[in-house]
Amino acid sequence: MSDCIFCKIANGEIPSEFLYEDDNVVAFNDLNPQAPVHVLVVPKAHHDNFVDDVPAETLASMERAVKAVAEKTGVAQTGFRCIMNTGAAAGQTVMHLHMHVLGGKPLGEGLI
Ligand code: IU
Repeated sequence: MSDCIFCKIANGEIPSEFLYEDDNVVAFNDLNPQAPVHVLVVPKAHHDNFVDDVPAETLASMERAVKAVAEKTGVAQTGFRCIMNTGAAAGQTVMHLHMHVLGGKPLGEGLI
């Protein structure tokens, strides 16, 4: 998608520092972090969100990216939360599939 900011970040059109990259996904720090660790895992191919037809290999890459990011940032040891906002009513503001990885502080017991 030509006007999609996450497409531009994921394909290198907007230079960014990646914490993880493979053939299918990248991971980078959120611009407006909500926790000491706040990383976004983003597929290179455009999918609006999780209810799109996301290939199994992309989902597998997202899982690998989460684990790699968690190890790299230390939250694998201290605990972390993964969130995928799906649809505007759920708080999705960037309409390109992404998973938030949050941690580095106590996150509480609630879901939201
Ligand atoms: P949401 O789930 O769609 O609400 O999350 C979008 C996130 O993308 C949000 O946390 C923004 O801070 C973040 N973000 C970013 O990291 N870089 C950008 O250029 C833009 C949004 I636009």
